[in-house]
Amino acid sequence: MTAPRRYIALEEHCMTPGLQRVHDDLLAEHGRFQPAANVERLLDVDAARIEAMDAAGIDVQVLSHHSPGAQISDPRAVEWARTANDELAAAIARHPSRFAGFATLATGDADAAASELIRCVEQLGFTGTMIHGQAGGGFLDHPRNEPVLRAASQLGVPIYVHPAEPPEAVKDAYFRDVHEAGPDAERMEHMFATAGWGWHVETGSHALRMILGGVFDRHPNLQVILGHWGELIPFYLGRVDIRMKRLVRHLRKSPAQYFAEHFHVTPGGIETIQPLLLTLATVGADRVLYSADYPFGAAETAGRAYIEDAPISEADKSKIAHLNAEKLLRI
Ligand code: GRE
Ligand code: ZN
Repeated sequence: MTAPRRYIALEEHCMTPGLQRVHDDLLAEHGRFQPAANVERLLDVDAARIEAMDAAGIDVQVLSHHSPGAQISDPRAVEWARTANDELAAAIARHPSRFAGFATLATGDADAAASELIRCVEQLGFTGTMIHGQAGGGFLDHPRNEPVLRAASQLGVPIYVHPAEPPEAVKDAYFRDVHEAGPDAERMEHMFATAGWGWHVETGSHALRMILGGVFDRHPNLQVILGHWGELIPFYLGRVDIRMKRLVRHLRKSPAQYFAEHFHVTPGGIETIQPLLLTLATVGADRVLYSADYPFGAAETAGRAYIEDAPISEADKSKIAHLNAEKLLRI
């Protein structure tokens, strides 16, 4: 029997106790619901998580804080980010062969966020950062976020662009009143606005804003990772390109070219074959990487089977499982 393929998973969430308390307060303020089992699994970065990884056949989790991480509009967020990243570094130090890390950044202060990213990569050995939705009041194409983009680009580490809770005005305009009042109505609204659909539209728009806003002309070295099979973009890339190509004369390349040269895509726990095949055909096997979206993805043991069973070459499976991650993250 051949040895099992090594798997490195890139969208694997955790939470440090200090940030969890802040998130709890935020959730309580907005009357939102977070299942206790997820909180427990997010907080664990030791035995239970490693047991789940073993059961799922995952060798390495690149840990990231659960949305919104330290992206909280509070002057203390800069300090919260430092503490959270130090705690993450301690977990990685306890299990260096099983964990790597993406930094959480207090993007409300972009200069502090850039310095923290440099500290995390140079001193703590982190492999990049995960940004959740709007950073400091704008998406990453906003001029105020230049310091963060510059730091990532100069360090040669990727930015994982992940969804976050949409603004209330967006929820009001797009996601209210989908079914009659009742015990599930509020949770339905929330799910429709977030992981059930809205998140992915928002994050796809975030990535397109980066392309259309010229981020990659300013930072030709910058690489971005998208979860959830590219947040709808692989499906619509032809449409985006044809409709917007003639309006991007301020850019050096077409939207599809930027997507092909600056983006990497992971499943984000969506275990279906059609988007895998579409994504492979769109960005190529060198830009598809594995992720399980722990602890929100599908049940433990399903984790890697759909990749192993997919109608794609063994060479491509190895690129997705670990080779591309080793190269991009230098781990
Ligand atoms: C995610 O991080 O992608 C996620 C959540 C919560 C529910 C579903 C989901 O944070 O995909
Ligand atoms: Zn996620």
